[in-house]
Amino acid sequence: MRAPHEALIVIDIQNDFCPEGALAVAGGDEIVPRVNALMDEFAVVVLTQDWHPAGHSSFAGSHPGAAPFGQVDMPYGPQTLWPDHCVQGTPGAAFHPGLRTDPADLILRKGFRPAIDSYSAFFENDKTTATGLAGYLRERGVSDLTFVGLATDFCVAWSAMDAARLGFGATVLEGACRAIDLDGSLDAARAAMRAAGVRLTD
Ligand code: VGL
Ligand code: ZN
Repeated sequence: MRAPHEALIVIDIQNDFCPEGALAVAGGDEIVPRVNALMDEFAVVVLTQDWHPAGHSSFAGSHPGAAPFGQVDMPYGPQTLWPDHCVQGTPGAAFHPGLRTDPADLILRKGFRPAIDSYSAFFENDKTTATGLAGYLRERGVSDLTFVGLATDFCVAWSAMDAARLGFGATVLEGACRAIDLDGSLDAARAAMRAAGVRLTD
């Protein structure tokens, strides 16, 4: 058992990020057994859920003529356009059926504002709109976070870098993550995480 100030943060292990999902991450389902086992090691377990309204601004389908994996300029900066995914209440937004959810103390939903995406579990993509997770963890006396889940190079990386920026100890267990790897995004994310002080382990 880990110390009480350590939390496991399980990022977006949802059907749409697993094989046959709308935004499938290669091998996304392979991490489920390891993540399930890890839950027993941590006194504090948080699950996050990507939770978009239909027609969300990060969906390629919401931008006439745009293709998935292209980019648009949003008021808060460049935004990658994704295939429509994790629409609130749909089977794609549900957790992978094999993922344990009973050990979770908190299930945090993000990405629910129509006009802004939220890769990170801490801040939306404008990097200022808070989700409330930092306050929750601090009030519980948590100082060190281990991140697992999907996808390494987007929601896991952005969450871990925000955690480090906020002063939490941040570790990414890469063996319990899988990446989208869009145009070298995995290498870029690994370098950015290291530069931000995130510990990468397997
Ligand atoms: C994610 C792209 C869009 C993720 C979520 O969970 O990494 N990536 N929405
Ligand atoms: Zn999303």
